[in-house]
Amino acid sequence: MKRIKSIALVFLLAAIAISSQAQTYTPAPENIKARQQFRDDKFGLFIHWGPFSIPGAGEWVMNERGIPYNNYKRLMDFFNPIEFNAEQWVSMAKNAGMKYITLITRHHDGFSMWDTKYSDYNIMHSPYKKDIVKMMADECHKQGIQLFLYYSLLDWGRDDYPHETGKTGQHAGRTGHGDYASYLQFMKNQLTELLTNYGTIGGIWFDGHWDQTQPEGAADRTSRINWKYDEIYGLIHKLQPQAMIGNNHHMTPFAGEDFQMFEKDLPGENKSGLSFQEASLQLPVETCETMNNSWGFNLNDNNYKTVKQLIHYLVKGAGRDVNFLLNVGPMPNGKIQPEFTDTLKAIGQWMQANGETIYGTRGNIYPPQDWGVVTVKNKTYFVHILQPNSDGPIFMPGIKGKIISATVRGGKKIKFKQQAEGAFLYLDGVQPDAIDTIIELQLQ
Ligand code: JFZ
Repeated sequence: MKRIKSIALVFLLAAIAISSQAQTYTPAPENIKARQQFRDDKFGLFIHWGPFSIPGAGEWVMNERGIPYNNYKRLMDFFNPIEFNAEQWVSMAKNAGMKYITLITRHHDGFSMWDTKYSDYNIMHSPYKKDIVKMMADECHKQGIQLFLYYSLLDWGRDDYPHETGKTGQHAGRTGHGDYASYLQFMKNQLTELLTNYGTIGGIWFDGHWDQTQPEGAADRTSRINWKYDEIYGLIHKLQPQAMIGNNHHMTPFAGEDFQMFEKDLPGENKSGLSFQEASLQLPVETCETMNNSWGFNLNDNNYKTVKQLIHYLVKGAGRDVNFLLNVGPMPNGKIQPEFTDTLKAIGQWMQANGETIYGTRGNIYPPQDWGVVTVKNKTYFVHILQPNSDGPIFMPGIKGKIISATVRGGKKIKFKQQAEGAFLYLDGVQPDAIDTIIELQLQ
């Protein structure tokens, strides 16, 4: 009897081990490597583009204007971006110092930018009839830049998306009932195409989870549907183990995710009202931001951020160990407006000169200060002074390790004093840089 009991116990333990193994995700070695690469890369280009670009009112135009889906879908008939040139877009990103591109493959309006078998609402049925994802993937591979794919979990047009419980897409005029099993299968089919037909993919950027929750900031964060992420993420990691999964759910990362994203905020800020989450200490973190106030092309938006503001955001991110995904919303003809390309060019020039203090560095080693941040590579501390004191030295409280020299980047040595409570850097006679005065500290 005792023996039978102990055999039963062994079986029970084995069963628990197997089932919990199915729940816990161990990233593949390629995935761990990709995460390090991602941390090194620091800077990417986000591209919001599709038929939603045509009205020039942002990518939420269907929802914001309450356009019934059957009317909205007509945009497909006019999407003919004859000026689109993948080579130019990828070169533009590279010249801006960006190391990866995150492309919208399917936004909330459900339009697929690739040759998909699983929906007729796709680029091959537009007058353009060319697979945009393919052209971008081929060009990215050719130019050695990573391609991430944005994929919306939310769909404003399909009946099988559980729209009854969705916060948005309520004016679409849908009559059928949500059926998540069917919708999940559809997403898996599409993701299989994206991860099979386009070569190596850097990662998948999911969005739309929040459609099924209380608004951000509410105490209750539960989702009204079970998304079955274990199935979706499992499929992706099986097809391309190195591909990094992120999900814009504005919460601490879920099991199976490989990076965390913030929207329009650095960790610790919450200007957007979307960023209540704490930054992950384990996973790489990314924040995305617009150049004006829109993701998709917007004819009414002249609120351009300056080159200085955007570089500061990038540097502050790097100091916090956070990547920056900077957005453009190309025009419906496939061109990118000059305000964006000019800004990218200027950022690229700055990166050309100062990228060494950003790429391959780590942040959060020395905490952010009022005057700026520190990025670190081995024994070199790059002190980025973004808000110089009007007078007096820069104080670095609590800095650990012995400083052996302090040099203005590309210039002369400066005086410093290190004592128990911290170090003082004396900038006397140093011409402050209009954007970022960088002091290189060598530590012993
Ligand atoms: C999402 C998208 O809706 C948006 O179009 C864009 O792609 C951006 C990068 O990501 O932005 C959100 C996400 C959540 C909310 C609003 C916009 N929300 O919870 O209200």
